[in-house]
Amino acid sequence: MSSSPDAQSPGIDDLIIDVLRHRVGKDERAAKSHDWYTAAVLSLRDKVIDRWMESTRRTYAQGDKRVYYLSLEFLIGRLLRDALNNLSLTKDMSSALKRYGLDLAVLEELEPDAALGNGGLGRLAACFMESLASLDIPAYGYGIRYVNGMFRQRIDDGWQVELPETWLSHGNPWEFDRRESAYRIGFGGEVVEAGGGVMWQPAEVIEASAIDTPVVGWRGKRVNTLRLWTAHALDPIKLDAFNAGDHVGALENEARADSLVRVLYPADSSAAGQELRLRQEYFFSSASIQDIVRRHVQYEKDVMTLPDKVAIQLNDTHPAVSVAELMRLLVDHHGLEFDSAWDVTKRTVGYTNHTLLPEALESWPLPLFERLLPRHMQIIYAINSRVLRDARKAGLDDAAIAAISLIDEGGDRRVRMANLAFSGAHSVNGVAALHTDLMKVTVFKDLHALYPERINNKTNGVTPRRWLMQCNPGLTSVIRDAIGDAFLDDTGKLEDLNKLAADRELGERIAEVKRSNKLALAEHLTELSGIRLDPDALFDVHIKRIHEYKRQLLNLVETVALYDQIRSHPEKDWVPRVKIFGGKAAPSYHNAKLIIKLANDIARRVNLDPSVGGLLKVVFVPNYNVTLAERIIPASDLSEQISTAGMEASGTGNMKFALNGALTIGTLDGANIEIKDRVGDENIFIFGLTADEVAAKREEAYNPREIIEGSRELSQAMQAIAKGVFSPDDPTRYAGLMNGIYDHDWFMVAADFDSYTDTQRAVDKLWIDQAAWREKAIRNIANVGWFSSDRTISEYAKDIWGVM
Ligand code: DL6
Repeated sequence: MSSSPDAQSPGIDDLIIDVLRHRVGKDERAAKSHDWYTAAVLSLRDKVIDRWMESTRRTYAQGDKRVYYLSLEFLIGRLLRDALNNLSLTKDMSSALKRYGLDLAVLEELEPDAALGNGGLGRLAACFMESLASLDIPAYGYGIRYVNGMFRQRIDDGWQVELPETWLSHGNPWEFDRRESAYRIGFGGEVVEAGGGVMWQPAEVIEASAIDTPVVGWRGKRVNTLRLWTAHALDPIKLDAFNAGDHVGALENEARADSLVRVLYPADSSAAGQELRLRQEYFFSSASIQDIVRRHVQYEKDVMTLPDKVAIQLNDTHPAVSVAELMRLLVDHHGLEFDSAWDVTKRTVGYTNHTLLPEALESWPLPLFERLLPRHMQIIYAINSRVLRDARKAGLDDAAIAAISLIDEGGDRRVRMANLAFSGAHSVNGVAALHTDLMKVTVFKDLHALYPERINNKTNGVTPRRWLMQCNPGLTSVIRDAIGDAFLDDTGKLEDLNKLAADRELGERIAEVKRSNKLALAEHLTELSGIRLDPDALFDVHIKRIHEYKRQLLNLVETVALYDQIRSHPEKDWVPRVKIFGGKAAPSYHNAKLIIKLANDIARRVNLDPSVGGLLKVVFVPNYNVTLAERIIPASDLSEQISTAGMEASGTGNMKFALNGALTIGTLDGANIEIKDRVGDENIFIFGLTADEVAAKREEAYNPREIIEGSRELSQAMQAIAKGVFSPDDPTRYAGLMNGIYDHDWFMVAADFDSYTDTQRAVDKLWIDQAAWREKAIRNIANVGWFSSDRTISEYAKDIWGVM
């Protein structure tokens, strides 16, 4: 265990004034809120640094194996509250600030939401970093320090507009610029013979340099490093050109380097966009692998011991080129024979798959890959010949061999990154049980037949620090009163709530917390959108990326059907509902953007219609991000997890809602299945087709038109949308969207509609019995402790990395 690094260090209240004066350069009278925010972060960071150094020293002294998590995305969110909570310094900071008339909650709002990721995959990476530190596992996260990150979403007249996110505009007090940790990253050029072997001579070289952010674990047990790469030109200014008057052209090299780290996921519809994305992937993979190998050789002296001291985890295929890069370093720079290098690589690398969607399985046009990375292309061919030799030896047929090949030979030749990652890893894991099972029979069927020991499951998890303690202090305190503090260190202990599930007083206390969270959210949403919300209504929430398989459209069609029903039968006892939507659509995803517009069009009409008497409100929350999720989830009653079965790999929002006492309405998809198994069938609302049934329907002659015409509610709702009831300014706006459901309904909106509406009415029925609702909410909180990312990381640590 660590000795306390805080023993002789000054308290936050002494530090903060010193920092404000000497590092921010302001005195108390002149300081603006932002100066105080910076001083607060820097003071806290000083506390963190002592523990950071102590953690690093301990790892070196003990010669511990390290985990390296390579991810093109880290959806970090804000860090101030997280670090304060994990170091138990929230009270100290709050009272230190109070002395100067400042409110910690107000300063927290000044912190930008670091959005270096798209959604689930990036947020998972952030939860994993926190859990690695909390479990005292020495680890580095490696990624890119995007200047603009995920776009900021503005809603203009209901349409999504993408704006650059400027999260670094006030600097970033958390980070440390490590210009000394820099590596050269090559592109293009040729492979030449050298010293009996070969060597790559790139045509273009860019420098990657490290920017480090400390990641504090729970109770400050360990501080790990998130190392994000930024890019510089070797020759940032061509002085001759500048002096000759070409002031912009002279800076071209730096602009080229900068473009690598400008945005997350550049649009790849153009060839230039594709090339930039591949450059980004290689840039961060190469810098990370060079850094890992350098550190290992410096301390261990022998590159052959890499698998004993290093575990590299590839977060999806985005870092898959790391397999070829590690091979290149081992063979070309460290002189290993190809086969020993291949053995070292496979024993070092693990790969996590996060999607079965064919469009998300990366492959690169072979000519592009070969032009940018000629040596890697040679290495990939050499790996491929070994893999295909194994396949032939195993007696696999030609079709299987074609599917296993690292090169897709059908049509334009492409390099398959998932096959590269699979071949180069000793472990390939899925992120929920169903997803892992499907991997074995779909995308990786043939690779699984060849290497049957490789695929394993690691069901996702979320950090309970951010997703319970920090976002819902009210609930945390009620739980502490009820069952004590043990759950703070082991969420499995939440199970102790089961024996109190029917306790009236506990139910009421939890309901009071929920109501106050709803009130706070309602006020926030009124500020954002002007819509007034009743905190006693059922808050029904669908927040996540907008994608057809996540079926926001199913929810919207049901909303329209409910609207019709309320108007036709005003005499019925309708449960007041607020339908809350939030999420971003990929800028080039036409239907997803149309779905956002539809949500806004429906909201406008429904919210202004006096005939629904406020029984139904619809809100689309703009610019959904981690910070908003932290506000919305604790204020939710119903969690919409309604993806087409077989399409959502896991989901992690589903876990966060249940942990905060929302009931789930969901399909048997991803981790919903495991949530159901843990909370019990009677405490979750499950509906719709199973993954097998979806697959069977797609095989048979499924006729959605027949289903639509057979369901009055569904056909009326779809007709209303298609004919422009919600878009009188452009009556045909949604005709295409609705026709898609009539014609093929790939996402099974029509097939699942009746089952979904029936289940929504069952939700209404339960809501009326508040005591029963509360008991089920407690059962959810009690039984989802297993979905802590501490549990997930322990499984990775034991089964894949060998570090526990
Ligand atoms: O594993 C994290 C997260 C899952 O919870 C989601 O179900 C899944 O959709 C998401 N996958 C991606 C795929 N991106 N790529 N490639 O974000 O991963």
